[in-house]
Amino acid sequence: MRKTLYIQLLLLSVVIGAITFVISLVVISWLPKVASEEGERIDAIYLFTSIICIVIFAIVAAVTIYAMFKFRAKPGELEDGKPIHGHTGIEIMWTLIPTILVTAIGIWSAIVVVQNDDLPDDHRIVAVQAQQFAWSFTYNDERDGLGGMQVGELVVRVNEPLELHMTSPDVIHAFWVPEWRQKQDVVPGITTFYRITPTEEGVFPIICTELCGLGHSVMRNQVRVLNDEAFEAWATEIRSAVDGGGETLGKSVFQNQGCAACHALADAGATGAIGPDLDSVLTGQSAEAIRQSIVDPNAVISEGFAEGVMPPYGAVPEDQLEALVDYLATAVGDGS
Ligand code: HEC
Ligand SMILES: [Cu+2]
Repeated sequence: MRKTLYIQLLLLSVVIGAITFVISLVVISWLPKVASEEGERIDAIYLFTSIICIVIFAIVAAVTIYAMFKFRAKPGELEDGKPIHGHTGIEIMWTLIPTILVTAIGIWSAIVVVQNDDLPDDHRIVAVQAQQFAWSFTYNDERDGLGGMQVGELVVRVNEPLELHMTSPDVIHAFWVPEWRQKQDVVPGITTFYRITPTEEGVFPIICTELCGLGHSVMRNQVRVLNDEAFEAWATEIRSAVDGGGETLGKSVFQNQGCAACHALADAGATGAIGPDLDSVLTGQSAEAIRQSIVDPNAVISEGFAEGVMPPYGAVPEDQLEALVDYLATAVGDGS
């Protein structure tokens, strides 16, 4: 009698466990494909924890379902159930097993946190500024001749360890690339660090995951992870645009600063629709007015658009800002 009970419970647990496993870990992929070394370690813990949860769920669900049918009151049965009291053996078991499992998850997580924080000495450093509501990136070491270059899109080499030094001049933001798994707050007044070794080439979204104001939902950017050859080609292009000055520089600043995410501008192939269409609104505007719109966007708000959505671009280096203003004044406006 006891033995058949155990066998029935075991079979029921296995069936429920298998169904839950297939639905939660095979059919639905909750997370995008992992693309960093650190993310792979995080995913391993995630899988381990999920399996523990599925096993416990299967046992609890099996006992519940079994009891619902086996111990149901028969029609016409009115007396109280048999009085029973605790079972010391079971109580010890359900205290001990979870303690061991939770401790195991804790120890493994601590090891991964230490491993993920431990970046090789030979890594690239990029300064990240998060600002309502845009990201900008400054290459902070001399690698690939990029020292001091500020761009509006993060471009990195695959398999090269990377450390982001992140600051915010206004409120708390948070840097998150889902495919990299790691997430880190960006807090005004201090520098926070984000360490990552990308393992997959591709374009991945950068998302602000801290509600930071009106434009929070558009505070997105992207990281391009390139192989060595493509990265060097990109670095050469950035360097020569800066060295070349003039219109090429202006256009490249427009593209690098992420203006295209919000504005349409035919000459730059931009189709953003969150801010005004620059082809139509800039005609006839002076360079002075355009400069003010970029550095202090809230001074004058374009009709039909909200205040506080466009971030102020006061930190763009002067030569790049000047080239950008010239470019917008001549490529679109009448330049007067
Ligand atoms: C997050 C979205 C966003 C980004 C990024 C952004 N803008 Fe804007 N921009 C707006 C919005 C919204 C307005 C209208 C509200 C205002 O005037 O501030 C605007 C207004 C402007 C105007 C004034 C247009 C007019 O009606 O005269 C100019 C010029 C401009 N942006 C240029 C730029 C440039 C150049 C960049 C990149 C350096 C940029 N913007 C980046 C959203 C954005
Ligand atoms: Cu933000």
